[in-house]
Amino acid sequence: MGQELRFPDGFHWGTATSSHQVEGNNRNNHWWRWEQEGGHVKDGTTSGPACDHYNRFEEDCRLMEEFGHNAYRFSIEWSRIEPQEGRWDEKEVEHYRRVVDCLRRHNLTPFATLHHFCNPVWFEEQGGWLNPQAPALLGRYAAYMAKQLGDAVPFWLTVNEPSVTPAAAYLMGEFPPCHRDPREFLTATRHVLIALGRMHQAIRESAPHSPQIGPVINMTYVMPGGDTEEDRQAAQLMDQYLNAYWLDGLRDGVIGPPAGDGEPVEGLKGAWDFVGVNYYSRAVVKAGPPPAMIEQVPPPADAETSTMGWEVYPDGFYQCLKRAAGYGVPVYITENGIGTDDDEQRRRYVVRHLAQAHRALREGVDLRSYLHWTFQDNFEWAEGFRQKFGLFAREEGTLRRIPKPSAAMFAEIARANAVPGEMAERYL
Ligand code: IFM
Repeated sequence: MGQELRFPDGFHWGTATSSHQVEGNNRNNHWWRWEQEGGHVKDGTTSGPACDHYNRFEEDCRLMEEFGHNAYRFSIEWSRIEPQEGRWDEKEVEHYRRVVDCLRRHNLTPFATLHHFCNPVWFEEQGGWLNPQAPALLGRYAAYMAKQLGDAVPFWLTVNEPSVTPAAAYLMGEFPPCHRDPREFLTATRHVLIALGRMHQAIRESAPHSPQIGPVINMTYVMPGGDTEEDRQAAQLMDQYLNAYWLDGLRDGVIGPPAGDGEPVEGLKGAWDFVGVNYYSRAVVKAGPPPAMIEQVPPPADAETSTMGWEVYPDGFYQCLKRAAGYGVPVYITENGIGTDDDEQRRRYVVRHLAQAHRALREGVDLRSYLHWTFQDNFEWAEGFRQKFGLFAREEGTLRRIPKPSAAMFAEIARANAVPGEMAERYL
């Protein structure tokens, strides 16, 4: 029998989703518009009805409770709330009020993300993240939502994975508007960091109670893929962009390299009550060609990988959690999971990553949640529906929620507040 891995009392167990990936029919954001052009999403799908979570959230909350969860991270679709600039849709606010009430009824603590990759079309038409007004517009939206739902939401997450949008949309040409322009990339990178401060301040001033507010950083464990000085520098640059720029920026209230020279930003210093950490894999990098100047080294031939091609590297999870904890705020795991068609691989992945989270806990990391990505297979952005990250499958056509063995395994962990000894023995 293996050693049981027990988590602290009050630990949050659940899943994470985002509006565009699960709700369905988010017709008024820039992703929907881009999908309609055709030819962008690798498997030829579009988000369409997605998982119809917008209409089936009650069933989902019931399932989450039934499967032992006590928390749920979802995102509020900005393009529903503010369909035109400055026009607020109260019916949509009411929808999210119903979602939050339903979560409460099912004993699920709500973690509400305000921005998860998607922009309302009007915002995108004003230049999206390149618009100098972007942080103020995000701040206004955050203030509005905190006023509307602040009585019922104890955890607000400002921006999901702040490094992804600038890089994928303005440097790598992978997310709309698909530009490859280093200057635009740096501008967006500045604006997103400034927005983190603005949104934090806005929620703090507008929410009636004192919620916990934080960003969701997609931390990646970065290693050099060669011995040359250039490779080491490439790894340092990548680490600076993916991790340090955001973490140091929030701690010190400054815009550091690569988007600034350390200039202070009002309201940014300490604009976090906790840090949300998303972790999937490590990145091994070496010096590369423009526009990125960094090249990712593919995983070794014998490495275990996901269907996304990402290497399974649990030790990197521990490294990232330890590093995040060094900033002196509580750490919430806001995403961790694997795209795979093999559910046994998912179960192994979860247990091996929880073991690393537990290792961090034992070393004193103030860790408070494990929110698995994701509840049900959903629209995986430019990859489409072919990537399967869910504990539940999505039956094409009916959208029926079908629990996978990993859903039952996760339920056992969540109910026990521990990885039981037999599970540890089997997978570790
Ligand atoms: O699906 C995404 C999610 O939207 C953000 N974090 C990574 C997940 C898997 O790629």
